[in-house]
Amino acid sequence: GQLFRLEDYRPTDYLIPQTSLTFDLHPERTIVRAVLSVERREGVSASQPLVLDGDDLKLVGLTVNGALLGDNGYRATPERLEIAELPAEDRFTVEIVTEINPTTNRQLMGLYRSSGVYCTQCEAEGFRRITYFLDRPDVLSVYTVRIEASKAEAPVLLSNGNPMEAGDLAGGRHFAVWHDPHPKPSYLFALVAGDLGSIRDSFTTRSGTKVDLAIYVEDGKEPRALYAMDALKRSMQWDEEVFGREYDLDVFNVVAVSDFNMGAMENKGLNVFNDKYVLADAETATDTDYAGIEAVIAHEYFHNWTGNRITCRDWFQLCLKEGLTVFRDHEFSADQRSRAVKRIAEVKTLKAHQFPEDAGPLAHPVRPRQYREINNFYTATVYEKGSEVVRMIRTILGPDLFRKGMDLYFERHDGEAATIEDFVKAFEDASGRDLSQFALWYEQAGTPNLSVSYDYDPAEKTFTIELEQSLKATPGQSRKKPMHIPIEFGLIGSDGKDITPASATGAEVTGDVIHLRQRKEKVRFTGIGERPVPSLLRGFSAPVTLASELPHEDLIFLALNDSDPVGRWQALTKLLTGALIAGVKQVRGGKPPVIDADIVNLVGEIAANETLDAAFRALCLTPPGESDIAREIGDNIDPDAVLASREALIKAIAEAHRQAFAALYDKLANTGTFSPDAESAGRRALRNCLLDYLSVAEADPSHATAQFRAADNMTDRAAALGVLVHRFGDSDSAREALGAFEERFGGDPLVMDKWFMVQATRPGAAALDRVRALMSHRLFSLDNPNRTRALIGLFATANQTGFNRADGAAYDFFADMILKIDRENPQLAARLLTALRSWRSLEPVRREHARAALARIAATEKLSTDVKDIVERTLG
Ligand code: DPP
Ligand code: ZN
Repeated sequence: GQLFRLEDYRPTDYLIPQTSLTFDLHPERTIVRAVLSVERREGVSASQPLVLDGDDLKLVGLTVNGALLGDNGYRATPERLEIAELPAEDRFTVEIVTEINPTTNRQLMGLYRSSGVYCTQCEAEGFRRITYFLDRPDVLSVYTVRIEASKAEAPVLLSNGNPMEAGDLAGGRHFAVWHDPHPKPSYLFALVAGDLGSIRDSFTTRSGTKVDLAIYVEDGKEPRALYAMDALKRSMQWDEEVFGREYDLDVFNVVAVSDFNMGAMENKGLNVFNDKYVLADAETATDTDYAGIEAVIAHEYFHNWTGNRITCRDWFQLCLKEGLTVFRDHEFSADQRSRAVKRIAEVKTLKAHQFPEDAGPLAHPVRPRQYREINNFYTATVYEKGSEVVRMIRTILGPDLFRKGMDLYFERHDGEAATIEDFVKAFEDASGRDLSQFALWYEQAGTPNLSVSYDYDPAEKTFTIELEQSLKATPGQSRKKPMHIPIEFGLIGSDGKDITPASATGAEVTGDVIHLRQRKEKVRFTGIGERPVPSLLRGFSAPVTLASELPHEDLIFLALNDSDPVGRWQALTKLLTGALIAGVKQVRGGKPPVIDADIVNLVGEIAANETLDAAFRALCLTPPGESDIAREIGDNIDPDAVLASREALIKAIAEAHRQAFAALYDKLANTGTFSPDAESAGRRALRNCLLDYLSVAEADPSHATAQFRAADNMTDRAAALGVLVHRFGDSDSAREALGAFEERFGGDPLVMDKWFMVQATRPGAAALDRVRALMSHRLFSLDNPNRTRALIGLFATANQTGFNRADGAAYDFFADMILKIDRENPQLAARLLTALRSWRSLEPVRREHARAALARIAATEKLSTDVKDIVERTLG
């Protein structure tokens, strides 16, 4: 694959201010007529050819200003159309006719059919699979789209913008014309045509425009779209209130499709969604599903301003829209739910997905400087760390200047394709602060480590914090500069209250934020009458790892007393992780893990504290996962020892608190009808945690079976099924529950994904045979990304002991699957393959097996550029 570099950016010679497309839709032979009004940029000679991108295209017609070209006037290949014979005048019209086959398009990029519905996915470079175009985000065009299709096959015809006209045609066909007045890049183009049901609603913007809203789903599933509609209206309202952003078309359409590579896509006025992020009701969706729908609906809607109105100059700037939009959807969810609980969930996601990326061979800056395949850069680093960077800007500037900066950014760049420099400049200009050092967060890959030490001087009444930052080398970046790290902090007195220092000297302190800028800096606080317990990185104010020398008692104190719930959770996590790592060492030394009674008591104390949110307690009661423990250990990982250590801790907690947990479990029993709101979800989360502990303490599946049978909602049913399959997998109870679930939901593949997932994640070496067997289930198909991710993806990422079998058999199986999937859907294959990114941190025997599997993939002929890029970088 070709290497693309940020520094090679150059504007195009030609612009395409207007694009008119006509689709004559047929399942296997769709004709696309594109009429492009082309403009030559000033200073560009007429002898410069117009070079358009294509991918797998068949050209069937071409004229310039209505005239055919001579044989030497153009050159067309499936990947490129070069037109040399161009008029002398600076504006002309190019008409291109291509023929495409939506049915055989299994990459799910460009125009394809999903369960008989025509739909498109154009980000990042899918539009070039529809017609030849300047398929890059800095070429903005006003689109008019005419769709013609069989009325029986596709009664619904949708595209971007506003509907203009529609009518019948001969031969049982009909048409619709859509016009989008907002210039947009080709990656935001969308078309949907099919036989779909819909629900409708409306939203009136604060300036009084009524917007017609519709969500289209498979016929019969309309009631399951109601929650998504509710989330959409709340998103529209919130963006007006919090960011002052209004919607800008007469209609907003959302379509759910069942074959989709991503979560969803923000096409202007026509969002296309993976059905997983639209469909929900109590029967079929868990609380996690509801929260996911709310977040993704909001995310795609928020893109209308951050991504669509202001788009990216080039794909290196992807985080300009993604990091910012993730930040916006995080804030939305925080406002709709519990802010602290939401923040902890974000931190967990960041650590689980982004930290390993930053620590491994696929590490890259939030704004990468080079890529071979842009599809491989829709990563946790661009999205989640990108969001953290925006969050740090707000922490540094404070909410008011942050909003001022956002307003300035919108004002300056509306209608443009912008860069990270433009974004940062808006905040500098709005605040007067210098963010040049801060901007290194966009440039330097890797997770900085903060090591901290403390000194209390009772005579002087001073408390000194010494901070040191370090950042390891990452691929292509050996030397790193010190970063500007905002550290929210508190100094807690013995009464549990924060102490306000008289003064601070050394590193800059503004309010409750320490600004670390040098490699090593001290802050000295005066007027501190007693030795305080410091809480650093409150709210997880920067995406760093923290090595602090706080003693055990201080961590316990923080876990119980920090006024910041995130700080409390961080302290508890640190204690649990330390205990679990010690347990792993003991197991590997052939001894049973020694359990720390203080920690067991602490967990019980938090569980019983009814002044705390149930959702918060559920988070505290869930010990760090196996991959979290592995990440903290860092190298020479033995997943079996990790599991044994974790199970031993769970058993100790379960046995110590058996009575109390049983009483609390009963007390939290459902009353009334199901509601997906955050508080009810929190109670269910806590109760389902307790169910697991109880089942462990009792070594008996009867609580889980009873819950499974009585459940009136999917959260409780799926949680009970999880306990049965993971803890009592060989029992009749587990078999019966799996059978009952299949009987009830066997007609609904999306719901059956949970059934595949729970079995794929059952720990132990025998998982591989089960996964193999499940592949022949009638509902399983490697062609469908959701099915493949549920079974193969979850096995590889969420079953540490099953996937990392000591004999390497699961890696071999996985390599076979990757190669098979790669022939149909390279994007999906490449994404799955990242499951092996941490292979170097395994113990030597597993490491060698993993390396061999990767090497076998790398040695295969005809790999896609997607998989080739991932496998080569992973092997390093
Ligand atoms: N659809 C993806 C997202 O919204 C890519 N833009 O993040
Ligand atoms: Zn996005």
